[in-house]
Amino acid sequence: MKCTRCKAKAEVHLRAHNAGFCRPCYLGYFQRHVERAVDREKMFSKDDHILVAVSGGKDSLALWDVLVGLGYRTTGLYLGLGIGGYSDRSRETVEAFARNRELPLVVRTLADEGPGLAVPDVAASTRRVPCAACGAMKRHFFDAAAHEGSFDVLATGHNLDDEAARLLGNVLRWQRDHLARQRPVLQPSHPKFVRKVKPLYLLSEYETAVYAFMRGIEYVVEECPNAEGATQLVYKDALNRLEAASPGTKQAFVKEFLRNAQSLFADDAARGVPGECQQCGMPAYGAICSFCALVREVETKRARRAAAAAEHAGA
Ligand code: Q46
Ligand code: ZN
Repeated sequence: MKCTRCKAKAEVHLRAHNAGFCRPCYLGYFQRHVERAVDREKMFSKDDHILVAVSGGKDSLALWDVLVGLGYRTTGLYLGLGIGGYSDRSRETVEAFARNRELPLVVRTLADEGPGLAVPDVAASTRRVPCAACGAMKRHFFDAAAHEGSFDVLATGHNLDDEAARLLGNVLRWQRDHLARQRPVLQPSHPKFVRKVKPLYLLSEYETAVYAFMRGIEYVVEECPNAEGATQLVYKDALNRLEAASPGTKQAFVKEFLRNAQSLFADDAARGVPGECQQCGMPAYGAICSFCALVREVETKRARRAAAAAEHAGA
């Protein structure tokens, strides 16, 4: 196959777009795609300071790389989740990425934020599935870091496959409030929140993997060990089959939802303006935010267990 743009030998074939690209043209295509999404959805401008949440995986590092290449002002944010060797390796990968490119990076670690706050510990003490505990903590620390650092925008590396899987999950259960918030740009509902954006939302996992490979980005290939049982993967698998039978399905599913249906759910997002958490000061709908409620639960259960252990030792 020949490159659709310059007719040189194509290195990558995108079935969904019925196009092929050589390496330089592919990198240009990817960069333009991101730039157009940023402009079209008014995600941010060159004046904004963007906090890029990076996990060490290909999507978030590709996002950081492409934003730097486009001349945006960025800082990386890595949150250490405390998930064994996986977290150690992802932290090293992110730090090496930032160091080699002399990019600013903020690192925070859950275990350093309080006793028992690493994801596996929270999951065990509160009997939640790890991803539920992880999601709540990530949301809190991303919001808090963006606020504390006076950033204008928080960008994440969610790609088309993530968005299509999330959409499928939301549609299968008709979760109106989730559908209401499924957008590439989420405007802040409180002065302590910043705009949240997903510049890769229409680029597939395959496309970001090719970009990361061509740019020589070293990323963590292994998935988080907790992802294995995640329903998201079942949805991704189903969507991959549909995509193989009919290329372009994922793209149409997400794009047409945003174009034709998303606004129908907008009212479901109107939860009013949040107040402030009495504990941490971040926005909250109740007296304390869901993160502080989770921390309280961890503390109570840890204290209860410690008291039981002491009683057992004394008996
Ligand atoms: S990191 Fe966290 Fe994911 Fe691991 S524990 Fe689940 S949510 S799978 S993106
Ligand atoms: Zn709080």
